[in-house]
Amino acid sequence: MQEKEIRELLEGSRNLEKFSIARAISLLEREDSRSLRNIIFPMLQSMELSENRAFTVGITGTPGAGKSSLIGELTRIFLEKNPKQSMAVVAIDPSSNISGGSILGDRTRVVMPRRENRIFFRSQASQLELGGVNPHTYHVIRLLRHFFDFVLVETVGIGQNEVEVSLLSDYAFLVLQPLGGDQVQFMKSGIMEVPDAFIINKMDEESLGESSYHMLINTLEFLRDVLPSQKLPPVFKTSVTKKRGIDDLWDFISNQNFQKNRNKESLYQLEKWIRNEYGRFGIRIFREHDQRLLEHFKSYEVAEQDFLSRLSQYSLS
Ligand SMILES: Nc1nc2c(ncn2[C@@H]2O[C@H](COP(=O)(O)OP(=O)(O)O)[C@@H](O)[C@H]2O)c(=O)[nH]1
Ligand SMILES: [Mg+2]
Repeated sequence: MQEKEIRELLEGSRNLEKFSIARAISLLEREDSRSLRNIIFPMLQSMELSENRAFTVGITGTPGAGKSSLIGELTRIFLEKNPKQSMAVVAIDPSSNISGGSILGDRTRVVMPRRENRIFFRSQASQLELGGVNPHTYHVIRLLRHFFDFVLVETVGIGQNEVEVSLLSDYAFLVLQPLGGDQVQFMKSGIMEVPDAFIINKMDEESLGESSYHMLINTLEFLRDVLPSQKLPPVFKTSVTKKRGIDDLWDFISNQNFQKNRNKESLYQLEKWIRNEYGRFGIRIFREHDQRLLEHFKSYEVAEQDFLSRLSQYSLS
């Protein structure tokens, strides 16, 4: 593929043309995507597009908690309230592991206005890990951040995947349903400090919802001392069916304006890729220099190249 064509795709993506964005994404999903990535990301920079444009929101929780339904409602409110802004939604679904297909369930539920360029919806099959973020997905999210004001990432939280999504987002929500086993599970698992905020959805089941809410608040109170900021995270109560609480949730999201350290995020994703590809040997080589990489971080691609050339020196000697 020629640089000229890639530039055209990126120009089209900048204008939020869905076809161009989809094509650009597919370049990042190819097996041989590295060489393309080495063209795409520097080119974005030269076009003065920055990854720091988007506020990235992670939405995680067990299957059935209502994440996709909530996102559908949030996008509707967003289109109404933020006429000058744009949003991309990336849904990562593990069901693809079973069906080999993609995330049809979500796609049919989250019905996007087709002609509306301010919204872009993408589902990513997660190939390697259940609900986890695979390397391609990471680069897709990076790409989308250059074009959109908001990037919402839906992942299925089972066990440790909450950690994953919170590393990838500027702000991470955990969605719970009233007294679902997930809440108990979550309280036991000791990763309570991970999400930045909670959403208890299906509050139309009122009494269950309220007891669930109080249980959560009590647990958080109890854990306050170990929470990083010693401040209780916000807890939102929503019902998609009754359309309650979601306006407030959107107002909260759209008023946040900060970014987590993306260099750390990049190095984390790079390390994960190295572990998958080269195992402990690769990690050892990577770690010899990881402090230097963080201090002199330029981009994922530069750090990756740095690692690969050190790796080839080892293989030769
Ligand atoms: N009663 C009720 N059902 C809901 C609510 N939100 C979602 N659901 C239903 O819960 C099921 C799972 O929703 P979905 O959005 O696919 O959950 P996800 O797996 O977390 O993405 C669907 O049948 C939804 O219609 C809600 O606020 N109240
Ligand atoms: Mg879903």
